[in-house]
Amino acid sequence: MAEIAQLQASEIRKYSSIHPRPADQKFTYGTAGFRLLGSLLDSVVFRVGLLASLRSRKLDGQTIGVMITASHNPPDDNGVKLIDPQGEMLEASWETYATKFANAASEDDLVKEYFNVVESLRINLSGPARVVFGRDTRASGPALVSALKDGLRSTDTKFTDYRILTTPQLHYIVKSINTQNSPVPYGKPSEEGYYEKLANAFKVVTKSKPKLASITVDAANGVGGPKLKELVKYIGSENLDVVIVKNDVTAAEKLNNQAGADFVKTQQKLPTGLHPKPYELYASLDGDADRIVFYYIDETEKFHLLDGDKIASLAASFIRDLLAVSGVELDVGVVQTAYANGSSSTYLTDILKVPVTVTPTGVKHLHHAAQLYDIGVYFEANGHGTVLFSSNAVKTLESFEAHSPGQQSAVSTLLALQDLINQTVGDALSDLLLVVAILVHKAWGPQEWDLAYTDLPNRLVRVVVKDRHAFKTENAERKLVEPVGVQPIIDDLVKKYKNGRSFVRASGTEDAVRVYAEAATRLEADELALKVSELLKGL
Ligand code: 16G
Ligand code: MG
Repeated sequence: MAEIAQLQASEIRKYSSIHPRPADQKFTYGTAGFRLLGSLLDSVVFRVGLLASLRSRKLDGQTIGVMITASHNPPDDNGVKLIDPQGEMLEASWETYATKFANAASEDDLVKEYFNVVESLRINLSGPARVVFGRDTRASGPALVSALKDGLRSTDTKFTDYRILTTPQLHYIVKSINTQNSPVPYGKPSEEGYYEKLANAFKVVTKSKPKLASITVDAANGVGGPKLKELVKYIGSENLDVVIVKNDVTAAEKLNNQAGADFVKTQQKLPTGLHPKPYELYASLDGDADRIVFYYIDETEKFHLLDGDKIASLAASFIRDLLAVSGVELDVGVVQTAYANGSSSTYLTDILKVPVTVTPTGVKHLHHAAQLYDIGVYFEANGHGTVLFSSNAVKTLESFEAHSPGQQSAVSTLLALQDLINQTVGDALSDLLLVVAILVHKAWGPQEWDLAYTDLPNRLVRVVVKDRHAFKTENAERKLVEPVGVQPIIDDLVKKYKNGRSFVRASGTEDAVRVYAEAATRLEADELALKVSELLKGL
């Protein structure tokens, strides 16, 4: 044991000297892992390799995932995050270790941090460690992969490079590997296995339904484009036609530029250069394909956004209806964040009569809250989300004895949905198929989908402040408790606007705070957002 420790300490020192930490740079493992300029990440990714190895050893050699991506951020950025064995986000308590490793000033400090974790968590260094990894299409990806491999080599960790993948594909693969020998394997642990699972489920869910009239997908010139193309091959053009645009992954600078889910959602407009046909369905993915938003234009060319809230409402109503037809009793709930449009929450609770939980921003919070329902639908307004089926839900559906063809078909559809919808994390490709499947079931186009409720006009503003860490919230980010005294002023402002609502929170991914405001009219929403933003500028 001592020998292994000594060997690892010297290997870590040796390799770490090839991946020096940039001076004066402070790193934080935030909601999306580490994320900053790709050129600053070499040492961070090397050190993430060390941590991934420890995480695997701590969990008796279960496979841990490492994804190298900066999602919707500009092409020069990159990032890295860890995936736990069931395809979930890294357990929160380990985020602190990640931050400590990344900031260790010298090789000696790094070795010290490494052995602090080994000792405090009693990790057996002679046990097996296994890591798999993937990356998006960014130019800085391959060099960061080399740094990661050095981290894994220095700790004698077995690894597999899955090369270019969407983030949710890697989550799928991690869960599939770790459930291979369990009574319910999640799927074949490969990219093909992912396509097969989704394609087969899509065919079951849409069986004997007509094909969707048309859908065009803006892939933000990222990894989602080629992967969607591949997925559609497995589904077959007799079942689904998709036109993919913004699908150039060879020109680095085009990634997420004036396109993609984040652009469309935050700017509330079409990707640049896209000229949709009225009432046809369009969608935009983000740079690592874990977010999707839909939209259409009407005959006056007005843009209509169908965001994460609209997807959640569509999915919840579909599932609720299937349960009603089948007669199976399971509770369905929806999890949202404070960014959910007020109209969507009212629609869910008052019309659909589905309970709504509100959590802080960030997938891990929503995911855990969704696990508390038999069937938990969670979506952030920005288009990240999924639907989780608990093991109780699956058992109940599997053992249900139907008394009519209608009941049987509803139960089979629900079970196939569980395969169609990525159970590990929000997945743009899987969500795309889910939405298409629901629309063909209902024989709806985008306009019918949009009719469920009308969004309150809203505005999101990014405000640069002296210290965003001074901004502390409670009540799922809806109340600002620090700096003291600001919330009452916001409350007074909000009261002046019909259907007004506004909140302020520090970004977890950028050095800024975000202001959200909604109100009965566009003008009022804009004005409220502006007033609240102005309030923060002096802080
Ligand atoms: C991260 C989160 C996303 C959240 C976003 C908010 C994960 C995997 N991703 O991208 O869920 O919406 O941060 O960004 O948790 P912000 O804190 O900068 O507003
Ligand atoms: Mg993303």
